Amino acid sequence: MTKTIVSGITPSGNELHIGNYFGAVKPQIELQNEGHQTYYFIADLHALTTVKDKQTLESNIKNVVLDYLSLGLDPEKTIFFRQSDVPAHSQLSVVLTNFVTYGHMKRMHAFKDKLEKGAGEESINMGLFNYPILMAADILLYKPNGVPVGEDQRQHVEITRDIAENFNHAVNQDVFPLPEAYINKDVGRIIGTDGQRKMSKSLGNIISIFADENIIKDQIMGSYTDPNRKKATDPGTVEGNPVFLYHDLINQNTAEVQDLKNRYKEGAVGDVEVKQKLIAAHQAYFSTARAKRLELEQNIDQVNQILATGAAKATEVAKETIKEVYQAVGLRK
Ligand code: AQP
Repeated sequence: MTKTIVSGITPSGNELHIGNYFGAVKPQIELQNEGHQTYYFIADLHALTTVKDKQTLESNIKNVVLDYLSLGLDPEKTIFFRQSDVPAHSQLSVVLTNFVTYGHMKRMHAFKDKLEKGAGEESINMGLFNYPILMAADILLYKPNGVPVGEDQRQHVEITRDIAENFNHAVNQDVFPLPEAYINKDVGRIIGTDGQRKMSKSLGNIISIFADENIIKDQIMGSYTDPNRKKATDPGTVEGNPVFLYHDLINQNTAEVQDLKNRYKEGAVGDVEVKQKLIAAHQAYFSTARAKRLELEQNIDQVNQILATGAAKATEVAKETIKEVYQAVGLRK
């Protein structure tokens, strides 16, 4: 059965990292290539919660668009657009605000995390607080079956379902089907190079995809491994060791990975060799995408055209949903 799939990426940073890629972008591209109706967008309005500088935002958007296209997003198959080009996202968000309570919103983790990290309520902007409502609008506009995301977004898809149910119940009409979160249990939460927390732009514990090769080398060489291993001859732990998790994702030479794991457990290989092989594997894995990106950078007009076409297609669908919603609540006949 052909499904409708929606997902987005916030251009809150200048680039995608391998956590974004394996947790979200790769599964999204696979769904696209399986022939489902896919809508993927750059969530530029969401980025305003943290990015307040015009040049930074413009550069972030451009980079994330190029990253996405280079990693296999096919505009012939996917409706690819910028959120702010489709005003229906904002329109639906305003309506949905009335179908979720303040109490429920206060339990959302993006907001709670900020509070726990010491931010006072006075410093949290309402864009961040309302983020899950705009995200519910982003999703529900296209009435999808599924939303492929990383584990950190599970709660946002759950609140989207709750809002949809509240809305349907209030208008006594099944306007919104309830979307499912598509989260892969193996790659839904890629660990960062600190070996502790989720890989995140804002935590600086990432492995880049398109950065300068020297930066990527430094990121990999600086990655946490087995802290109990003092010398290369000490037997090491492979399970949960980030460097081996990355090898499993990136290194296409499975025999080499198995050999490294065996030798690591026996204390017969140093961390440096394991990391150097990971650098080589990274170069091989992303070389096509990196070449594609260089080509796209020379064709920015074509990229802008892709986004304009995507926005026009998304608008057609989104407008219909707004019409239905306005009618259901009594704003239009
Ligand atoms: N470490 C991760 N493992 C698996 N999936 C991940 N995603 C993010 N980090 C990981 C998924 O990538 C998609 C796009 O994420 P986003 O940039 O819109 O938001 P994010 O989750 O906030 O990404 P970051 O890097 O953690 O950004 P900051 O530091 O700005 O908060 C989403 O589907 C996400 O689940």
